Amino acid sequence: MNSDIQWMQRALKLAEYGRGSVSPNPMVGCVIVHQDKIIGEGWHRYYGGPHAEVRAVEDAEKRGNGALLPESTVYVTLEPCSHTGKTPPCADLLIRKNVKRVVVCNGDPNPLVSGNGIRKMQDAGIKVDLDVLSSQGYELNKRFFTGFKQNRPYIILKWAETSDGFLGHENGSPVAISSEFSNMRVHKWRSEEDAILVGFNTALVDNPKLNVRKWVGKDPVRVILDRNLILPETLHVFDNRQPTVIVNYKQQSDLPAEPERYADTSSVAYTQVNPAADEIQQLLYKLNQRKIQSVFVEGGPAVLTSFIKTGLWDEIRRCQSTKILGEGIKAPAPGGILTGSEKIQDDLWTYYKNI
Ligand code: AOF
Ligand code: ZN
Repeated sequence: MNSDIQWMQRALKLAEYGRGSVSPNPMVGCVIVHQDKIIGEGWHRYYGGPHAEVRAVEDAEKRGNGALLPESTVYVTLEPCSHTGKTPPCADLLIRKNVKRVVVCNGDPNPLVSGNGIRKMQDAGIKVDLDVLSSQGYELNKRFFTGFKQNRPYIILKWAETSDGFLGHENGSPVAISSEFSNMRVHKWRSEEDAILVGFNTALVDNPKLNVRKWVGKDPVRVILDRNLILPETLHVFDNRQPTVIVNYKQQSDLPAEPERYADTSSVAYTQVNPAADEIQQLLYKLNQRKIQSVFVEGGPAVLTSFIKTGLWDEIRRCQSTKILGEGIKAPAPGGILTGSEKIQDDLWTYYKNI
């Protein structure tokens, strides 16, 4: 039905408002419709808070529309949950409110739900329709789906290179490649991901802060590769201003399992991997267990190349500036398929997807 698409578009729009505050939960929106009018709507606003369906039902009741619920259709972007997590099951709520029909965009891959929410509602006599605008829903929650389907975070590789294909000088002396607007955009992107990762050389030579300061948003967890624990503690990444994990061969203290407690991590945490070819895979599995849903990888070249080689990546965002260096560290070759490009000041950004 065309109107199903229209209402689901509205629900997806609402879900989007949760970006940046619901991870590791999915972004979810919900619209309740009675005779072609919205009588209540809501979205999941923050991790641990009420789910979208709860907000939408509350909204309908607050507007005095509670009595219309049994004659209404609920549009929700994710299968209503059937489990008690931080909040009670949404499927039970919709059954209790006796709604007429529920239209769902995506099934919930969480094994605690995965079809049970749908079944529960159908068993209670609610008509349920699935997969309305499912590819938009998948794109919206790609980080959440990747975590459950591939047991790893969603990986975005980013780098800036000169027009002759260099990342910087061999001797590490600083060189500004991308424009100030590009840099602001990169900080916005940092704020959208759970973690940011750099290799040993980048941490040592560039001494980056890896925070969000050219945009407004939350700082990601810093993930630093320091296999033999030899990075000096005078580096910015050890400043205890942001949750930080050092990936190494020797020591384990790890982040807490619940993301809301990362901020309490008063000192740097250590994640151990075994020296083996699948180091990246081991690390990604561990981050996934720590509920880190996405990682923004900012270099350097060896780290970027090893992600590209293992195939364990989802997106590349490459900036090419007009600067010419003549010599230096060669930029990696992007893989996957080109999905788009745009100009920011003098920089050309090209985007790739691994499919
Ligand atoms: C819904 N509606 O708006 C969301 C759902 O710990 P909890 O109680 O917040 O549960 C988190 C899980 O619930 C999450 O992993 C996902 O499976 C589902 N999210 N479900 O019915 C919502 N955000
Ligand atoms: Zn729920």
